[in-house]
Amino acid sequence: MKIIHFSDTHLGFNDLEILDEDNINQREADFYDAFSQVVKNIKIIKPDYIIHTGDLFHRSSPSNRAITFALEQFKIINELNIPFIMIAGNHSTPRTNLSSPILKIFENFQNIHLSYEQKYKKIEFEDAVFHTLPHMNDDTKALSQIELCEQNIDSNRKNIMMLHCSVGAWYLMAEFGEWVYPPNKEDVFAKMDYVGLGHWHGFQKVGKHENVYYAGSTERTSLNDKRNSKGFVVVDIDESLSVNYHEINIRPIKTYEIDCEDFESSIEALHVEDIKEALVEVKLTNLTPLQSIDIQANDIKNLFEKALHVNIKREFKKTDEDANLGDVEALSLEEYFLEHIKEESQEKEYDRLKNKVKELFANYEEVSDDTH
Ligand SMILES: [Mn+2]
Repeated sequence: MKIIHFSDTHLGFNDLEILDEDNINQREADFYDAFSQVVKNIKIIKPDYIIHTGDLFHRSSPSNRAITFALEQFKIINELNIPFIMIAGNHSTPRTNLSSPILKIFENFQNIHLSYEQKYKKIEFEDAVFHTLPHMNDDTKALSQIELCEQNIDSNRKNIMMLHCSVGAWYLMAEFGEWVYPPNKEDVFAKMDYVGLGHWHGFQKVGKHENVYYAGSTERTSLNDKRNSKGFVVVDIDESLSVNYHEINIRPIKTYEIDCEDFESSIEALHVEDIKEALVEVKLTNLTPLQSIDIQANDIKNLFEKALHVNIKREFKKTDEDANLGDVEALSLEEYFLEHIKEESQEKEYDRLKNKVKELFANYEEVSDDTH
């Protein structure tokens, strides 16, 4: 039995305010392209089943374009006559019971089987049982749902469990609304032929479990996700289990470092290659606050002309004076900066620099850490 497992496609995600030739946000188009690549591979590989473990859309109320794209792709998948089982993730589950789950729009496709009702659902076929546990806003009922799943294991057929949650990293509960799988229920996994997970965006086997895998996302929802490899998983369940990761082509991300202690020669030493249409991140290290005013973002960006986007991170030099600034972590970078200039310069000079700093920070976008 062959299963294609993919996940976290986040359709409708957009970023960077760059438009493509069709006037669609370029990063949004990248996510559609990644999804299409998986569908093309499904057509070639022709698995027995297809599973998607959540976060089909980036939002629980996606844009018209994201919905239209998904419906077009689902029509293609539906016509393949391969059962496609999909669960809801946290991004596609409404936070209140007042709004209707978006996945309902696929209910009329004959070969598409959905689980979005925030409870255990068994989806059965002649040779396989899919035990689905979609995202649940109320995780107090998760335990009873896992027990229900356990009771429904059918030893005459293949058993595949599908979840959208954190497994094995119970201490990393960073994201609001995320569901963490109870560690004392991990023994259920061994009774399954395969456990397909969604939520974490990197392909990985989970801990000591031989049959538990995150498929990973098909694109990056944050520039903090530096992975250059995204894809899907082909699972073969026969006498033994074999799990193979297939890479798709995504826009590359490249990182560079410029040491401002030795600015000129550090720039000369840069090896800028293969950056056409890439996402580039440049870290300026050992900066002094005054130097940071003089080094303009545009001058750095011009070094990477062919890139789609250049993201500049500024890392300040550590000095003994830092101790005088009090509780640095409580301050924003802008406050820290102004504080430093105040101490270092005359009043008139401070007023001049203050305005300049405010102007610079107004253009400076801090990227939030959103990797799920
Ligand atoms: Mn996700």
